[in-house]
Amino acid sequence: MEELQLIAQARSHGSAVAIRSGVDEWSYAELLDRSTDLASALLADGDDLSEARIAYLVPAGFDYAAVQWAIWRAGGVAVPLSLSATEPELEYSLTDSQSSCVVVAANFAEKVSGLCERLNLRQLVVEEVAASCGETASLPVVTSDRRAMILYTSGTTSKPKGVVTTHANIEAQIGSLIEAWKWESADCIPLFLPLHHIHGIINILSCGLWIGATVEMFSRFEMTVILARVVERAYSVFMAVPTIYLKLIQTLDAMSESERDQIVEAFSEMRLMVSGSAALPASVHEKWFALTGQKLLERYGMTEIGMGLSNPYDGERRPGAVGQPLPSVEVRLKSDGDDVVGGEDESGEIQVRGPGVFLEYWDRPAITEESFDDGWFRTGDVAVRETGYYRIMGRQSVDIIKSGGYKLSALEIESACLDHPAICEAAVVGLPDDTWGEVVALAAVLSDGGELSLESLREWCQDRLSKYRIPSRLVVVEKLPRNAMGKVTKPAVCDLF
Ligand code: MLC
Ligand code: AMP
Repeated sequence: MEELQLIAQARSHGSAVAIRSGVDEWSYAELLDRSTDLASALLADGDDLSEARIAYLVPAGFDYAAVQWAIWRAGGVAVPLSLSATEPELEYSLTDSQSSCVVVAANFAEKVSGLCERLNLRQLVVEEVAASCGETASLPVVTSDRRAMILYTSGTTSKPKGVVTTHANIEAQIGSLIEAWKWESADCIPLFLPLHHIHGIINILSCGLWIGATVEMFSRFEMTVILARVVERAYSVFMAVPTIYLKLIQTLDAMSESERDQIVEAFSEMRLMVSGSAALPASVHEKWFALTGQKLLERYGMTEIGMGLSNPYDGERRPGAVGQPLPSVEVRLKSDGDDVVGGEDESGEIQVRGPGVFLEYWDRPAITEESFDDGWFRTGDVAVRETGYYRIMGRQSVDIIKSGGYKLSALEIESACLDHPAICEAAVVGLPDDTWGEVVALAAVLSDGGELSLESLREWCQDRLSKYRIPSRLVVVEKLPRNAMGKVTKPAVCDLF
């Protein structure tokens, strides 16, 4: 039987430990078995999900991986939902993706049962399938050109867009990183990043499981537990966003020397430590090196392209730079004047081509078309090349904010804030922040007689926006700064803070 390559490989990893979580561990064989049961339950009486969108709300752990594989093996498109999403955010992902079913862990069932009823969606509880010993269905042949996953990304539109990748895209993204970063089956990596974004899903979980390594899963970044495991030499590879390296440095700085020495020595022995999803300040790169002797490998990526640029595994890892194109990735810089630039120190938009680049934005053909320039994906990020190394200069859009590695849309947050009864005009910007990279700040004009404090705004946002999207700074103004065309000038809004 022809199988997806990921599944065929898993068979050869057999009894090796695939997933660890707390004191529990599961082999590749167990992962295959559980995903077969779940795939059979998903298929019910059918023989192929034929790219039906299957959403899932499952915390990090064995079942998360089993559900993802089950959807793929049954021929569906996996739509991972954010565990921290509010009900309106979940409803948007479910309706936009036209999902037909939500697979849910028992302790999250309540969070979606009302929605499933209202939207008339099938709900499948993982634990119930596991306990039911239903019949094993024969699974369909899924060719790699078929759609595999939709990840929601916030950007220059007020609502998040679904980024569709095929199995072939995902295989190319994984293959590129396995080669560049020399993944091996003896590797063990902690996974504490959210599992509705590419960093956690592809770079850590999928690369680890592809090669036969062990992925140790955490529901969040549990600093104390993870540091204890580091000291036990549990991991050979570590991947995180810059905010986490900053938090680690702050924690290590506050420790006694003997406690710190134990931990930094353990970090120094790791095979590879990677930073990405947001700019790693050169000062943090240098501080981490001074502390641990590890040169962080900084790389650049995006939901739509997988990983694009990376400092070398062997060779100079340059602070403040993101290196060179990864295997199978082509990168070019395009100037404002629409020229491909090749000279030293000439800046331009990063454009990417290659087998890892996504297929389309779900149900948005016009936006998909605009996002490509003659077959090259337009990232909206601006870079220069300096002695062979790309360096990110910034973004073309002022409406994109990166906070703690999460990409946020200022427009989406503004639109939510405008529903607040006291707010009649809203401008959201990202303010530079040492720990988070950027923090979300709101400048608001209030309606007559309206009152607003940061505290009351944050409370009001709780049911509407994920925690990391809620503004943490507020300024109330008489009017917003606008240009001659009446458009809000975001740099002037930043100056208000
Ligand atoms: C948490 N908080 C944030 C935040 N995350 N504030 C701003 N921005 C964020 N990203 C707030 C919480 O609301 C809370 O506020 C306080 O900080 C502490 O929360 P916490 O949950 O205890 O923090 P912590 O667990 O330490 O979370 C920090 C973090 C997390 C860095 C682990 O933000 C995270 O997992 N970020 C990674 C996101 C990611 O995977 N991005 C990759 C996208 S893919 P209060 O008021 O309640 O105290 C991509 C492509 C690529 O970018 O290249 O990889
Ligand atoms: P996302 O859309 O969530 O996948 O985030 C992708 C964006 O993160 C990119 O377009 C960049 O703006 C940013 N990004 C990722 N890695 C880096 C990096 N190493 N340096 C600077 N920005 C980065």
